Amino acid sequence: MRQQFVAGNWKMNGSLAGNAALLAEVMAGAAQARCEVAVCVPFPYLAQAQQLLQGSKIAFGAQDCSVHLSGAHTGEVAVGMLQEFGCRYVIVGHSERRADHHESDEQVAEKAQRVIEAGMTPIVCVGETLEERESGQTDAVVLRQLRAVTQRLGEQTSRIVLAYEPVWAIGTGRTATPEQAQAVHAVLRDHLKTLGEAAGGVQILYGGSVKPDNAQVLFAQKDIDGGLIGGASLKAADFLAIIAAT
Ligand code: G2H
Repeated sequence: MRQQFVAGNWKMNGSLAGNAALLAEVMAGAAQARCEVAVCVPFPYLAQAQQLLQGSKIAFGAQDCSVHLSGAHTGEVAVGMLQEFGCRYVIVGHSERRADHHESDEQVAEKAQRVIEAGMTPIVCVGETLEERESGQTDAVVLRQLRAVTQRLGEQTSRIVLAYEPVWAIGTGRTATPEQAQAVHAVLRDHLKTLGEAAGGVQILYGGSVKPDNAQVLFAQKDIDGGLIGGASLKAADFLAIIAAT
């Protein structure tokens, strides 16, 4: 039985005071959560998350990393630095990074490998655009994105968390129906199963406008093991309601 997992992706939001209030509420409300819970915060707030979440059941992580381990790469952040701050998770390949920073499938795969090598868990995001969905390419696109990762990682694939995030559902208020999401999760699961039992048991999260009122039905789907939550993770009451929906 796969453990359910709800991860917040704060994206480029937060402030020292606001984060402290949000984390205090989430810690109190999620103390008895059935599922795993994590928040992925902007780099400058990692030290704050490390300090405030110490001893709680809420894990934390980052939203990206460099493919490089160190050196002359201005503005980049290395996995060793994230590991030093106590990160358990690093999101890689979020569609906002693929689109805004032209990250390729290969770069995303390399980042996933760096994260694993540093002893952390990559949350690997895949997902199709509206144009790709409407032209019937959804499965081909998500499988291409996933295969780049599984080919690089081989047996280590069992150490990832996968997130299916249809680009057209991100921050738009438009959510994939549970049936649409489950259909893609099943395709992803089938590919993972070809790599063995351990890889077949990887958690697959759904992301894209998950809200308290749609979380339960999404999480009830056979191959949906929780969610990657953007906007709704910034409000404690909404995030806690989503956690309670697992
Ligand atoms: C998708 C998701 C979190 P939102 O990007 O990664 O964001 O829930 O705001 O659509």
